[in-house]
Amino acid sequence: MSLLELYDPSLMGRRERVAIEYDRPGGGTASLTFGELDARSNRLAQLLKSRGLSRGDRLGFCLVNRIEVIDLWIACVKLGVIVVPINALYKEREIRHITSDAEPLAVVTTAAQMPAFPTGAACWDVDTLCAEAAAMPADRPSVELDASTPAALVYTSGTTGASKGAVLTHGNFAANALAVASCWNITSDDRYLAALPLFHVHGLGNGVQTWLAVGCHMRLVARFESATAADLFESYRPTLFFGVPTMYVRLLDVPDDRARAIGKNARLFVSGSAPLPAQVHEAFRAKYGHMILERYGMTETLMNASNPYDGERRPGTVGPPMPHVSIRILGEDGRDVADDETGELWVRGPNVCAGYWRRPDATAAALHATTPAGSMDGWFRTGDIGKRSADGYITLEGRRSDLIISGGFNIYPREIEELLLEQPGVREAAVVGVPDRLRGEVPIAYLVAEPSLDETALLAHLRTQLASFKIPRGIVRVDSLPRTALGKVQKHLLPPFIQAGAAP
Ligand code: MLC
Ligand code: AMP
Repeated sequence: MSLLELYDPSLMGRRERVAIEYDRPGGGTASLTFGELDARSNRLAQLLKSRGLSRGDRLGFCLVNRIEVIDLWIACVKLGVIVVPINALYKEREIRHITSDAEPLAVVTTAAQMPAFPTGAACWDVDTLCAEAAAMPADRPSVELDASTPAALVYTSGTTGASKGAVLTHGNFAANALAVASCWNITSDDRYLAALPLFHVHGLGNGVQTWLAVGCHMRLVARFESATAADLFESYRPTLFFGVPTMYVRLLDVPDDRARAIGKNARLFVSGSAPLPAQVHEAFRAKYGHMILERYGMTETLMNASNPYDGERRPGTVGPPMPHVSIRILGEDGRDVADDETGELWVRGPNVCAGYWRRPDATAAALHATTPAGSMDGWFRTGDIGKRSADGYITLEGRRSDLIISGGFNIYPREIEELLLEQPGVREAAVVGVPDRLRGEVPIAYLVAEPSLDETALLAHLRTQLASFKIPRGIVRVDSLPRTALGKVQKHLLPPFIQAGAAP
């Protein structure tokens, strides 16, 4: 099934129905019907075609949530163009890595964001593009699409190494959306509050695809802001909200009476992308009267597992596998572990990506591995460590890589370490995640450095090179880094990080 076949019952079948409400640039909100969305994306597709884009070409976007991201997504789906989402917080160095690898014909962004782009990168201003599109004919382009057509290249690190583009197909997104809708009883009567960024698969893959599949109402906001979140819930009265744990921690600050009223209007709160602490589960239930439904996804596989809609939502677990998804948990010897024993999770199903963009080596390692116990061809190696209970609930216990997840955003320590090592005065560097009440984890840098190193200047420089969530929240000077005989840093042996002012 192509994504267009998935969307058409909404785009064509519910043409008069209001599909989306979004913020107008000058203030206030505007809305569009499914028929209007269909026509706008046809016009934009005609313009993209006239600018030389065709099936298999890449087009990037580097934007915070706004209606034009939706237009672009649907237009690219219609053309078979592969969308490359780029985190809007990224700086030049981070963007360069993606644009040089994905080689998009252009990246759609704002005039304000353009200085962050590497020289020579083709940038299209979103406002100019969409103003031009309005004058194009609204005929739908005719392009052959099917489940195997790539829809997006989403950058992520996988279990090791630098960020790679996961090739997600129309079939991956469609299968995932249908599974999400059926698991969580999502229907055209729902009102979905979309505050997750559309440049990641949690917001783009689960939120947008499921909305278009079922044809419900969506309120799109630029981003989740804790100061205005309660007002937004009260004015929009969503039935459905998807968030990362940091958003739920922020929502605990809402006064009890307001929280209770918000909870009364809602049907389902979903959390994922990072572990939801049990105390947040409990505090949210007490305040909002809802048991948050925790689920487990990843860029390469969209959704893997979910606690049930009906039935026990067990804190600390991510529930059983999604429909049509199989999960195996293998021990060090490559054999399936018994119930309640820990191993690495491998996933198979229509949700699993086609591989990594132009990386046959990484694709082979992740999707066509052979373990000591035999071939795992077609099974995706997640790098996540966990166990399964006798009644089928999966608990995640950690990761094979030293990936840090902060506020739901991924941080690869190696990227920060490499940048630190380029700085004069830094001799050795190791970056680790430390627990943080609000963001789950935050990065800390351990440095072997010249005594004269100016840490304030160093951090100021990092801020020009890296997205804000990657900036180390602390620097610890050490005389040497603990290393194995082979020279690998043993991060677990680093001295504990003690926050300035905190009791040791
Ligand atoms: C935060 N910022 C954003 C932003 N979120 N900017 C643009 N868009 C967003 N969505 C910036 C702020 O401007 C600020 O920058 C800094 O980040 C911290 O902001 P804050 O106001 O203090 O935010 P906070 O209350 O901490 O909340 C942050 C957050 C954000 C929860 C809203 O972390 C977020 O959107 N997380 C979602 C990440 C996500 O979608 N992950 C899914 C990955 S897919 P500055 O410069 O002022 O510091 C995946 C697979 C799966 O993992 O399916 O599970
Ligand atoms: P990403 O590469 O951004 O897609 O991040 C995917 C990773 O996020 C997974 O491999 C998990 O390690 C983590 N993750 C996603 N959902 C959860 C969850 N509910 N609990 C714990 N970790 C999660």
